[in-house]
Amino acid sequence: MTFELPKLDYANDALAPVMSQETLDLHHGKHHQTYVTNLNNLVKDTDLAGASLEDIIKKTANDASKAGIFNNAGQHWNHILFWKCMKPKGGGAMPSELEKRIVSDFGSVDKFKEDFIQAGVTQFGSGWAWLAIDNGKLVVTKSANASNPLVNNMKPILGCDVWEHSYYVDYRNRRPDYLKAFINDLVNWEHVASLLD
Ligand code: MN3
Repeated sequence: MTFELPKLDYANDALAPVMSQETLDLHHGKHHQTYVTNLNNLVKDTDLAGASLEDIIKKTANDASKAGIFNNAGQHWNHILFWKCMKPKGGGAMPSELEKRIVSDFGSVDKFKEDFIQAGVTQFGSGWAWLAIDNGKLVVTKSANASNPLVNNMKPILGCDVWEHSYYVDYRNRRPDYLKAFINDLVNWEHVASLLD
């Protein structure tokens, strides 16, 4: 299987000013494209050629000799979810089914948002903050570099990229401000709800 850069569901300038066109041009057009190109080159003519993206991630997660494949496959998967989890004029009220699950597992929507922002702020160096389903329960977690909750048998339903390339153009070093803007003004809650089991 040849992997391809997915088209965005919105124009590159449509998330501004929360996330600028410059950030999306670089992040989607350059960074994500590079992961896709590298992944295709790395799996070509190997026993992983033709495997699904999820299978590649799970099969290479604990194999240091396949770190290059894991990193590019993980980043491809993570960014596909990331782009889908945002929309112009996002944030706001979430579908009631999702809100009920969040209140049940975190106590309140505000507590969930606080935990999610905290996960992103405290991820040392590059990585991701996640909302994932772990054995039927919603949990907030974080991961370094290209990893994600799939490798721990969880199902991620919301991911926020906290690599510097995701926020440095718009927020400089202010990662907490980026995370607050993401959760309050960018998230496509309908898409997150659609991933509930
Ligand atoms: Mn990124």
